[in-house]
Amino acid sequence: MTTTSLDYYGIEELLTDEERAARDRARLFVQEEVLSEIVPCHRAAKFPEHLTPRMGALGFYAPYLKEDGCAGVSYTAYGLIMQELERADSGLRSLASVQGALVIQAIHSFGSSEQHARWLPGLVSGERVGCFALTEHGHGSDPGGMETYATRNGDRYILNGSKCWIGNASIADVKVVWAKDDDGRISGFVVEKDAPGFRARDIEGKFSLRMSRTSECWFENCRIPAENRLPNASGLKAPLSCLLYARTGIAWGVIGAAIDCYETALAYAKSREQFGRPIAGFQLVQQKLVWMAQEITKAQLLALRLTRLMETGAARPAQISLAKRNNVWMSLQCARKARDILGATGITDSHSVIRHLMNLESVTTYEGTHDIHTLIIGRDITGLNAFGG
Ligand code: TGC
Ligand code: FAD
Repeated sequence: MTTTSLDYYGIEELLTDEERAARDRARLFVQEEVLSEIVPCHRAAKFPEHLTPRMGALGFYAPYLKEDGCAGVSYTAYGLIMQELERADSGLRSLASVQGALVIQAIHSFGSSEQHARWLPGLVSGERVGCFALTEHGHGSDPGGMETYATRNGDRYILNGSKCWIGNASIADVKVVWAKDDDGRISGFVVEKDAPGFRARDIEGKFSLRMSRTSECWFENCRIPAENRLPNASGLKAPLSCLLYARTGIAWGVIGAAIDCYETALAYAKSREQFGRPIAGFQLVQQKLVWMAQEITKAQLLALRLTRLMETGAARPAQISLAKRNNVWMSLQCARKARDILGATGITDSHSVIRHLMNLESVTTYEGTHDIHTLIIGRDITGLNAFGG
C-alpha cells in the first residue's frame, strides 16, 4: 500500500502502526469497491446502498468508540478513515459521519443499556440505517429555536413538527429526532421505521452531495413508545456534543478531497501543453499548485494536533470549530484552483474535481456554517456572544 503522495512534512512518521493500518484498509476499500461506482451513482443521484453494511463490516462507524462493538481505534485513525472515504466522495464520508458520529454516538452517549442493546448492533454493522434529525425548515444555524414537540401521553410520546435536510431520513430504520418535551427542554427520541404519523420526502434537484439521500420529514401526531426517549439527553448541549465528533471527522475528511484535487491538477498540469510546454512550467500554475500543497500540509498538521488533543481529552469545542472551518475552506479553495487548472475539461465528471467542488459547498454549510464557526471561535477568544438574539 503506497502512502499518500502529498506528505510534505512527513506526517506518516507521526502515525502509529494501527493508524496506518486503519487508513490503508479504508484506502483499499475505496480503490477496490467504491471508485468504479461513483460517477454512475453521482449522475443518477443515488447512493450505492450495498456499501452501507460493507462499511459496517469494515468497522467505519464511530470507530473511535471502544464499546458497543465499535472498532476502538484512536481519533487519529478515525480521521484517516474519513480522509480516505472523502478522497472518493464527500457523500461516502457523510454516510459514515451520520451513522457513526451522530446516530451511534447519540445512542451511545444518552441511551440506556437496554437501548444500546436494542439499536446499536444493527447500526454498528450497517444492517440498519440511522439518521440524525436536528435541523428544521425554519431553524438551521439556531437549532435551539426548534418547533418540533414531543408530548407525553400515557405510555407514548406524540411528536408534532418537521425536520429538513436530514441525511437518509426517508429510509432510516432508526431516526434520532431532537424535539422539545412538555417542559420545553430539548430531548432525544428514537423514531423507528413505520412509526404511525411519520412521513418523509427526498429533496430533489441537488447539485451537491448528489450521491447522498437528503430528506425533509414531518411528524403528524407521530406515536412512539415512551421507552424510545433517550433518558440522558437533556438540553441543546446533547445534540451539539454529538456534532463535535462529526466535525472532527469532517476536518480530516476534507483533506482527502483536497489531496485528490491537488493530485489530479498536478498530473494534468504536467501533461497538458500550451505555448509549446507543459502548463506546470508556468509560474501562475505553479503558484496555484504550491498554494494547494502548502494549505493541505497546514490542514494535515491542524487535524493531527486536534485528534491528538482529543486522545488526551483536552480538545475544546472551539478548537474543533477552528479545524472544521479552516479545513473545509482550504479544501473548497483547492477544488476551485484545481478546477481552474483543468480548463474546460474541469467542468465535466471525467475528473473528480468538479464533483468535489460541488460537494464541498454542502460541507461548508452543514455541521455549522463557515460563519457560525467564525462566531463560535470569536465568542471563545473575546468572551462576547455575536450570535444575536
Ligand atoms: P449555546 O447557548 O451556545 O449552547 C447551548 C448549550 O449547549 C452547550 N454547548 C455545547 N455542548 C457540547 N458541545 C458543543 N459543541 C456545544 N456548544 C454549546 C452550551 O454550553 C450550552 O449548555 P447549557 O448547559 O448552558 O445549556 O446555544 P446557542 O443557541 O447560542 O447556539 C449556538 C450555536 C450556534 C453554537 C449552535 O447552535 C450551533 O452549533 N449551530 C450550528 C447548527 C449545526 O451545526 N447543525 C448541524 C446539524 S446536523 C448536520 O448538519 C449533519 S450533516 C452531517 C454529514 O452529512 O456529514
Ligand atoms: P441558515 O441557518 O438559514 O443560514 C443561512 C446563512 O445565514 C448562512 O450563511 C449562515 O452562516 C448565516 N447566518 C445564520 N445565522 C447567522 C448569524 N447569527 N450571524 C451571521 N450569519 C448567520 N441537518 C441535520 O440535522 N441532519 C442532517 O443529517 C443534515 N444533513 C445535511 C445534508 C446536506 C447535504 C445539507 C446541505 C444540510 C444538512 N443538514 C442536516 C442541515 C445543516 O446542518 C444546515 O443546513 C446548517 O446548519 C445551516 O442551516 P440553514 O441551511 O438553515 O442555513
